[in-house]
Amino acid sequence: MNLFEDTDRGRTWREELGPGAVVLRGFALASQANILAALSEITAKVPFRHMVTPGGLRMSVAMTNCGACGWVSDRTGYRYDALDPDSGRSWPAMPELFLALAQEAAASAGFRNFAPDACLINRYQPGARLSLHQDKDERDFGQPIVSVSLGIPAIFLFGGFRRDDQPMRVPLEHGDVVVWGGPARLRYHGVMPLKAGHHAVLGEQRINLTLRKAA
Ligand code: MD3
Ligand code: FE
Repeated sequence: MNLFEDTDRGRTWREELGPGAVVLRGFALASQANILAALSEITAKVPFRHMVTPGGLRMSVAMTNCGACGWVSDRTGYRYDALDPDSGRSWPAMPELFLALAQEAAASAGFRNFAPDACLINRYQPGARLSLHQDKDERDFGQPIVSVSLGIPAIFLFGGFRRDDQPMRVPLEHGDVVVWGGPARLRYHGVMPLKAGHHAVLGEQRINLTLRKAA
């Protein structure tokens, strides 16, 4: 079911993927110019890098972070860290705009007290993928995760509670925002290998922001 709304963000609509998972189509479009400007400032300070998994594999998705803590992976494991291991310095502050957008999206999906302190920024170039996983490095699974998709479209895989549950394929496009919380918070999910494409502003890439409360 699609529920159209004319909001102060323009024409957006919501699609319920299941209990606790809502796609807000076009929700980030109204602020895209400001989001992209903030992103360029961040990635100038903390460039995208390909992290290594505990198993020693280089991730195809390149990542960086902003906020009080950032998600990192290396041979010792996954964790949230207040410092960028590449520089030894703090991550850039979370822009007010990211916080406001995430809280507005969360509230419109029914999560009233979302207080993200971490924003993981993922960059997909053609062929990059994210295999099925759960996000469970955060302390409080009562807090949702908000994701913002930018650039060329991707097929998101929305699975169940076991890795081998058949996932639903959900196309995510530039400007789409998704809120995942409550009963959806620990569902397996991933992203299919990115198909080549071109986006007028972002070129040959997809950027995904995930706002989380880590600590
Ligand atoms: C469903 N990123 O960074 S965001 C990740 O498009 C990640 O880059 C994907 O999965 C991306 O961990 C998907 C959507 C997302 C985030 C968290 C979830 C979906 C989720 C938590 C539970 C269920
Ligand atoms: Fe994830």
